[in-house]
Amino acid sequence: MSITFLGLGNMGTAIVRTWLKAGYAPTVWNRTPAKAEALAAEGATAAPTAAAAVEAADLVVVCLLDDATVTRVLADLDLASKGVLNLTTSTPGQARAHAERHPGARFLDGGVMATPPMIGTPGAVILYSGDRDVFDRHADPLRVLAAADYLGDDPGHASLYDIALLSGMYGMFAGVAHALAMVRAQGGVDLDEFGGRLVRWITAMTAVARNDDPAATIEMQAANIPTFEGASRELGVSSELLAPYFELMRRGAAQGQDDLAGLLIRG
Ligand code: FVH
Repeated sequence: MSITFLGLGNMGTAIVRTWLKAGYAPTVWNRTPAKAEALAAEGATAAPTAAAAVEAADLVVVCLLDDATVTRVLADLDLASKGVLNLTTSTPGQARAHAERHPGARFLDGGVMATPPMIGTPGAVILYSGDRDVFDRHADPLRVLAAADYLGDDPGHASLYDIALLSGMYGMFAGVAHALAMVRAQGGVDLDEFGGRLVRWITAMTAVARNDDPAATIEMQAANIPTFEGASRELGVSSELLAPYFELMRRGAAQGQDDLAGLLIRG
């Protein structure tokens, strides 16, 4: 099974290096050739163009900056009968559109739940959906990179999970940024000690992701929003990151509705 990899940014380079260490020898292409040449020195085959790189490939893996770049790069390629795995972050609709644009190819979409240094380590997970046969045929090299979870034949499903999981992460990052701003604005706080407490507190609260009852009504939480806004004002910290969530909680309380996720669904 010959593998071609298009896009040797931080993620692509980490993946190709992991394959090289495991004994695979992919063909690689990158817009800036120096990155491909560096990997050629480690055992990969550098191709001069993307078209040349895909010629002999059974599996073409794409990991580029964004979906528009993937669309442009793939447009010039003959992908007939090839397996194509797109690891670039995309919307579910964009993932499905690639499969529709190249009906002769067999598309698998991947959502990478890992940073580049995590590739090839036990914490890494890659979610896949789309062509089952492509997933099964290449299961060995895919499992070298990360735990490989196949989510079904809809090419948009891995992307749905990817974006939803990352959305949860960004919400958490927003809360962390606000918390750290408060203690930094106060001054005199041991930030390492506080950081440890914040990790333990957030970890204890993650049961909410499973819909476990937090035993805290939306009315009680909404009633206490002015305390959070007041504390932020006292400290000279902007509440801009929390404001949209506070607004949603107020709306939920006004409507007697605890299901805040339900309030976000339009139509
Ligand atoms: N890095 C991460 O932590 C995340 C983890 C989860 C998945 N993402 C997604 O992976 C995609 C690539 O991310 P990346 O970190 O590898 O990104 P860069 O290091 O910035 O590399 C970008 C590559 O795209 C090439 N490129 C950019 N513009 C063009 C273009 N117009 N034509 C052809 N190639 C292009 C770029 O080439 P060069 O700048 O080296 O010439 C790199 O190969 C991304 O969707 C993440 O969301 C990573």
